[in-house]
Amino acid sequence: MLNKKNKILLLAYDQGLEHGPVDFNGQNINPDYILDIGQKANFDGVILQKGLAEKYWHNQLPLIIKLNGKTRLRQGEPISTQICSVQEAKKLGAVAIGYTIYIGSEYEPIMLKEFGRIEQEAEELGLTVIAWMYPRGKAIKTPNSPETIAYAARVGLELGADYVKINYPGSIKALRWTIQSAGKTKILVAGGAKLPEMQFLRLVKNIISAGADGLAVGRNVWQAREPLKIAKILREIIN
Ligand code: FBP
Repeated sequence: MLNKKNKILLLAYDQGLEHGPVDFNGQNINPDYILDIGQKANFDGVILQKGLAEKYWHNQLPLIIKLNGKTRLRQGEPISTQICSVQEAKKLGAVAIGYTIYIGSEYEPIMLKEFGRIEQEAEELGLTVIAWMYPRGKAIKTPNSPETIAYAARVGLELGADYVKINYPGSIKALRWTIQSAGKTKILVAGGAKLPEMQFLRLVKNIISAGADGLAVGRNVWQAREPLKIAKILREIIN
């Protein structure tokens, strides 16, 4: 179980699979560098695919394993299917599992079905369930609009996720509606591509003042020149 205190700060580092090394430089391409940031900055958890967990994670901070994933090399309607089992994640030491659902995609039914089984298995093993709810595919014209993001959050509640991870819907008002739509499912907002530092911190203040339960942030921390400094400010804002 993730420590479900008021607000949580998670460090996302699954971009190597999702985007490839294009996100990295000579320093942050090394998983040890990221885990060191996570540990020193006292993140509430790090999000890894199983390969990195097997080779680099040794209890530096709580582990969240992403159970599905895809590369950006394949074209067409988005689909992300299971790579790691819930049992394997538990054996690796995970306290929580993550799974991406591209709602609106032609392949949505496959991901919904897979998530339904995963959610049940995770609950039986006492693992927290985090659903990355990303509306995508040719049917989705406005993936980050307030209504689309609120719908994504609501789907997470309907499916039984403990947390949903969503992109920022553009305003504090829209995020408040998203939070209401998610009911008892908690809301984590994704960091997104690297922003200028002040702009990112303003965004985080808006996210927290809207009442979100935390952040799952990657590039805006580990691509920063001083990741520990940013992480410290994030913690101050969150608390
Ligand atoms: P970032 O803060 O770096 O955006 O990480 C959050 C995240 O959701 C990752 O977990 C995931 O790999 C990536 O963003 C997904 O990126 P995209 O939106 O390009 O599919």
